[in-house]
Amino acid sequence: MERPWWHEAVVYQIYPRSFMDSNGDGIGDLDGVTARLDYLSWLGVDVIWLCPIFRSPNDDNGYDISDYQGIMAEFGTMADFDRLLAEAHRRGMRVILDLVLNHTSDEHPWFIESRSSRDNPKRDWYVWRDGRNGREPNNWASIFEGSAWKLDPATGQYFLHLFSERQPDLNWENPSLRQAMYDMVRWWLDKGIDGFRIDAISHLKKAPGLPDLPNPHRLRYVPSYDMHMNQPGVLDFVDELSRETFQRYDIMTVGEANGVSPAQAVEWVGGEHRRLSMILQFEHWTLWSRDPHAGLDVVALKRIFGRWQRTLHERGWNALYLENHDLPRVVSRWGDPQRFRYESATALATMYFLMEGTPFIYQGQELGMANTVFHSLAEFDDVFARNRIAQMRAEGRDDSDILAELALAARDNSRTPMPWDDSANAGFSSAEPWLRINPEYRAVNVAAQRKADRSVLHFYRRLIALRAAEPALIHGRYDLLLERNRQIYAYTRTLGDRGFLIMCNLTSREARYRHRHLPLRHDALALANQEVPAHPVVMQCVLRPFEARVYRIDPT
Ligand code: TEU
Ligand code: CA
Repeated sequence: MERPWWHEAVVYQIYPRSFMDSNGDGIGDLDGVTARLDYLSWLGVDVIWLCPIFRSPNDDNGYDISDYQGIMAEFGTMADFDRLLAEAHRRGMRVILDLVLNHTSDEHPWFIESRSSRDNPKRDWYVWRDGRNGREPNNWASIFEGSAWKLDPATGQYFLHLFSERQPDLNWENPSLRQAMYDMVRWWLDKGIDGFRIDAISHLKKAPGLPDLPNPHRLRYVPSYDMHMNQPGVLDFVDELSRETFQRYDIMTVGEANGVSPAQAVEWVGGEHRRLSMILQFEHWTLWSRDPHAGLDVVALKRIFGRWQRTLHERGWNALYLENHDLPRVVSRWGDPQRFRYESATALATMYFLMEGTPFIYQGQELGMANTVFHSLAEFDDVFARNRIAQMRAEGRDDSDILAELALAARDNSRTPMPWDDSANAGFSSAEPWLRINPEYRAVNVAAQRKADRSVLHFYRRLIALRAAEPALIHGRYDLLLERNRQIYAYTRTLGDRGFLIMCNLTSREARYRHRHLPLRHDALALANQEVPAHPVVMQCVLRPFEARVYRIDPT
């Protein structure tokens, strides 16, 4: 298989609203990102993924686009974007944008036209249906709570919205809509951007006829993923999109593809198809979302990642991630921010970062940021959280109960402003920020961690440098060790006569093990998150709570 540049890359995800405010309005912006490029270059990342920066009324913080070719007023201008891109390129970094193809804002001119009359030429660019017996066209639930349909009184029909009611779904069955999208995508690529993360791409196709789902529990609206996620035919859309746009450029594309299995992923990202460079899969985090209180099931995690690693080796490519703007912070989910913040943040980092694939870091993850603190329901900003609150109140749950659940799960947790230093507003802004700063910023911030001898930040920087210097850590084969060990995630990466052994204790208890790579030589230690005693050889190994070590091994 050929080796494109993005195999070697490390991606850093920026949530622009919360990264850096340059003009004192409390909202992060493009000039803020430009001002912090030197930090990213010091850290060693290669690609910056900017969450949506397009014109938007901000119902879902930019994932509701009203003009694909304009910049959100709060973030700056197209000239600011061009400068950001040039400055990133000057530092040898690339920039990918977040492409929202499944829906637009209800303020997009296309939707305004579409809703204006039943025979408007753009009517069919969205999904309109008549109601049924005075109710919604079918029983599908929106991913953001409530019905997936909203009645538009002007024409007496309902439109489909899988996400918020201000994010009407586009009708990908319509060829002129698709062509308009391809024109827009090429327009950005011709500008010189380096690729896209494609939002909710596995939702583009809806089950033909939009049928009702069985409703044994007599729910008002039925969870409807089976009808609009990874439906047969979705790949035809991906294929055409890719041929009409992506494949004509040397870029990186990463599709957010919930529901796609490893076996299916070969068709999405397989080298011979060239449809997408990689996809963001959801399997490992459903481990957490199914039962947030259960703690990390290390054996299940190994099984899931292992399947992705094995299936895509030499056939496709993985995107590796633990955090993003839709998930609570990983040290709060699977680590131990109270007792072992540094250790757990760095052990989790080592575990996923050195697998085969392109690692993604979400802003603040490199500091080991934890979830924030919420005092009242009024503090939640996210449209999804606000809809959940309304829903749970309607179900009669009391506010303290709702608060406890959202404090754990809300997307706002990872959207708090980036803490740059311990000054007022964490060096993010001279004004009060749009979302409350995580109160731990006085201890957890960039400046403090750069100064410290030992910090999560320095560790990420070393991890990035180690991976960049070692082809075996990029292209090598992944093999799992200690498959049934319930504490340790251990694997090797091998390429020809070069090899590495990665071992991470992912629990807050000491862990012991034996395996065939023993004894290990102390001088073969490539990276560790804690001081390792300098015995010349290690026979029987003990890993302290959240200890992580990387050794060079001789695979021959
Ligand atoms: O998220 C989409 C998304 O999370 C779904 O694809 C997924 O299937 C479901 O939520 C799983 O529970 C993206 C963005 O990352 C998110 O921030 C946006 O709110 C959303 O799309 C709508 O654009
Ligand atoms: Ca600003």
